Amino acid sequence: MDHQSAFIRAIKGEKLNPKPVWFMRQAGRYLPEYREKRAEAGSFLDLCFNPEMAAEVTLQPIRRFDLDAAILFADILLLPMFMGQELSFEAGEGPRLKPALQDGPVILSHDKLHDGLSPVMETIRLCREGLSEDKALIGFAGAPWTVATYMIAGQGVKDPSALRGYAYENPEKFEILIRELEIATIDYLRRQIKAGVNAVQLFESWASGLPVEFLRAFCLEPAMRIARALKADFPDIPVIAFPKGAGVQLKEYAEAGIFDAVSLGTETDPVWASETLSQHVSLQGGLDPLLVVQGGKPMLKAAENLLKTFEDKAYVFNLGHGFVPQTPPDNVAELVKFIRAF
Ligand code: 1CP
Repeated sequence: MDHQSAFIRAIKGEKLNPKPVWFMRQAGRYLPEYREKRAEAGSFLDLCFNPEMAAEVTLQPIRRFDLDAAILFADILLLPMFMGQELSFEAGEGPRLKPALQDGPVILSHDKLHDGLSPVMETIRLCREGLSEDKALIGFAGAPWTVATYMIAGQGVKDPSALRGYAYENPEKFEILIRELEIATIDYLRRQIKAGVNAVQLFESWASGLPVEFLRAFCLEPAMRIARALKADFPDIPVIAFPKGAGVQLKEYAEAGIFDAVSLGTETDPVWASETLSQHVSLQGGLDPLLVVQGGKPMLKAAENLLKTFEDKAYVFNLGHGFVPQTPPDNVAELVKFIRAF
């Protein structure tokens, strides 16, 4: 199906007004209806692997707000969970992957990936059934480096860029790890597309603080190979890169000639992005999620600034990172209304 929602049209380069809109972490703890479903499921992972419930949680923000796209409810860490590490989310502590690669050898395998991730494909089918034609469904995966940081440390860490030290100490092991993640990610995203997603986003959440050569070799090039492999089979499915914190290296992502869009982090200067990137790719994102906690004038002023900067560009409104749990849903409603009316 050649999906022609406003979101897909803008991601493919159309300069639409009003701008299409969706939000990272639009499904999640800031919504009371999400907290209810999560309690019913028992745990975050039980929610991810229950297709009916995961589809319900995916659609919750679409029912509440006037958004152009839903993002599949799943997590970037489901992949390592089926490659040889045990994944858990302890209350208030974030993810744990055991054993951590930095603590000793782990045998990485692809054998369990297919069956393990099958519930996600069922979630996608249910979501697509529940969405009207004008709403896109976005699939996603973590980019190899970002997923590798969790696999190496066995948890989220304050400064993931410091884990490049592991790569320097274990160059062969590290290259195999990135390569294995790349192969698994291509397979996972291919399956998501076959199951019904209309676009895919690669989350490179920890692109900041890396030397340029490292970023090229282990962030940009794997992302390009993933996008190229997907485009070979599904040329019409857009690929969005989100290398958060990549700084001026965003230009290399934009000029790579394989991504349809680049998503901007909170720290990116929109004027620079508009002048430097927009002739190569569509752009997305940039609003500070903490301004949506605040709401009111500061939030609307920043939103207006983005909408004015990208008025004549192919742009999809979004945040510079995900919503935080303390975001008042009423502020989200006000923001969407403002974007629609602009
Ligand atoms: O209910 C809960 O307490 C769990 C919170 C939660 C949620 C709602 C986690 C745990 N993951 C998710 C869903 C999720 N994760 C989605 C789909 C929902 C949506 O966006 O609406 C997506 C796209 C992700 C992607 C994800 N997971 C990223 C990349 C984006 C980003 O935020 O940078 C990362 C880094 C993760 C890892 C992760 N998952 C969850 C936690 C607490 C973490 C660690 C985050 C960290 O280290 O700071």
